[in-house]
Amino acid sequence: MKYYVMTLFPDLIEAGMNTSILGRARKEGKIEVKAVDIRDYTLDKHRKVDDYPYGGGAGMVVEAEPVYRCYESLCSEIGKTPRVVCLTPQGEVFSQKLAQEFVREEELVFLCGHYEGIDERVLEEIVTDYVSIGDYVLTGGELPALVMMDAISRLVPGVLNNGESAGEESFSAGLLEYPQYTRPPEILGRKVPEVLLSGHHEKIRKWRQEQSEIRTRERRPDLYESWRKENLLFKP
Ligand code: 6GU
Repeated sequence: MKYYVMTLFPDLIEAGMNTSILGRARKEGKIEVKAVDIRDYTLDKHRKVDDYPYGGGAGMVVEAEPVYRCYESLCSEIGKTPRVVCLTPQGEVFSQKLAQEFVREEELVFLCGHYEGIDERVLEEIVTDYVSIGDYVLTGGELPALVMMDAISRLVPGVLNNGESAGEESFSAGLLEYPQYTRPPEILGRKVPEVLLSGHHEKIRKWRQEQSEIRTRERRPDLYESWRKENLLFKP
């Protein structure tokens, strides 16, 4: 997977993508990341990329020209017309399902907005997908782009090194994770559930499944209902 991020804050993208599991995946060449500074594509002698909104109002609007020149440069480098994801609270809400769809692409371009927005005309010209990460307002699209790259990258083969695939945990099965314990067997007056010390693999598997169901019903009744409906189809 190769990511290109069009942004006014390339350092923020670099910092996020050099750390922990994603940093390792990048070193190992399992993912590639190129943060591209939109400001490098302005023709303005003061490197200005924004201007006042037509019609008035607060804040500044990112001009179409530097964004389009940046996009053209990326298209030449990629050698085809890529999917371009604009990060905006006006987009479709990101989900595990969308992550599974995006991981099928060879390249993904993210466009991070800032200020009051980006000139609509360049969006109409280049954007293929509008995505939001949830119903709250952030100062820019960089953190959402990092969130999406994290969720997508862990689905790339070889990025998670432990034997288990990304498929067995929360959401893939439609349920939340069961609780985990490690040594010691008792702490803070609380014991590890007996079954986990029993060595009965089938009993452990059933206990964990029950815990996932209970936890999902209590904490995410919305997810639980979707899971239950899906399961009724398989077990009539
Ligand atoms: Cl993608 N951008 C901004 N600025 N705020 C958001 C968002 C995106 N998703 C949720 N809030």
